[in-house]
Amino acid sequence: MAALTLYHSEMSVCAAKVRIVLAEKNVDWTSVLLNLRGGDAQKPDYLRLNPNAVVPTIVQDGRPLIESTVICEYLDDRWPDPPLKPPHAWDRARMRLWTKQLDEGVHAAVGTLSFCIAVRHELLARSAADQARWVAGIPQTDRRERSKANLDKGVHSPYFAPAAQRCAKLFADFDAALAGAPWLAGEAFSLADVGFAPYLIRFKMFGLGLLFGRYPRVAEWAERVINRPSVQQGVSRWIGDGAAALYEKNRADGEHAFAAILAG
Ligand SMILES: N[C@@H](CCC(=O)N[C@@H](CS)C(=O)NCC(=O)O)C(=O)O
Repeated sequence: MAALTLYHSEMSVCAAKVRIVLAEKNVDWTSVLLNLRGGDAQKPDYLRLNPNAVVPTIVQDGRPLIESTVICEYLDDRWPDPPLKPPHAWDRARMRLWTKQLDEGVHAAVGTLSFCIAVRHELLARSAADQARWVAGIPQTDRRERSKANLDKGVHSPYFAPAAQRCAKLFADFDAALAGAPWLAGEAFSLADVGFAPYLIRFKMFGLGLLFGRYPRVAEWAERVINRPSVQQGVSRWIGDGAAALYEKNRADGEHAFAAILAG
């Protein structure tokens, strides 16, 4: 058994970031897959590892570590080769401004979009009691309220339009950064690009093609990121047929809702 265990789920963008780093570094790991819609992350044994009831968590030498951005930096410090932090302090600071954005709003915005467009349909197919249990099991009040509104109202949730606008701003920020360098934090692929890689794939799955069309430089960078072997290994190969079909089935709704919101 590998010394490092990763608790994750196939479609978790946060867990996918960790899988990309592990692939970049060729580190062996043991997989423990959780069924998030089935409430696995809310079970007492898992809450002892991750009190936030989310994936990913890594366990190494019996010690759990949570928060994907922190885990990715830890893995890069622990296995420095190949490095995923830029060599210059200034670029490392730029890298952290990108990963900070993910943690302070972009992840929640993309979670709202994914959930409203596609994921909610998985829960809606379950009984009302299962749905209520899942919502009640979310430990953070703000996340619980957001999830309930998103489950009930989908693309008409009050959280949907601000989330779509946040992503539109993100694309403009990507475009500005990529005007001066090939990667988000400078000359080399870094944890900033790793951080956004699973989201780029998700944007395509739920119908943000409009924004890729608006920013060709971002589209070109996204292709380079998505085609990287570690991203294929850490993200694309975990997307099961069921999830792909769920997003495919609902993508037109996403495209339609985005177009309406981004048109103003
Ligand atoms: N800030 C956390 C966020 C983790 C997070 O939100 N994970 C999502 C999947 S990407 C999750 O586990 N959600 C629980 C659920 O959907 O029940 C991190 O970066 O690790």
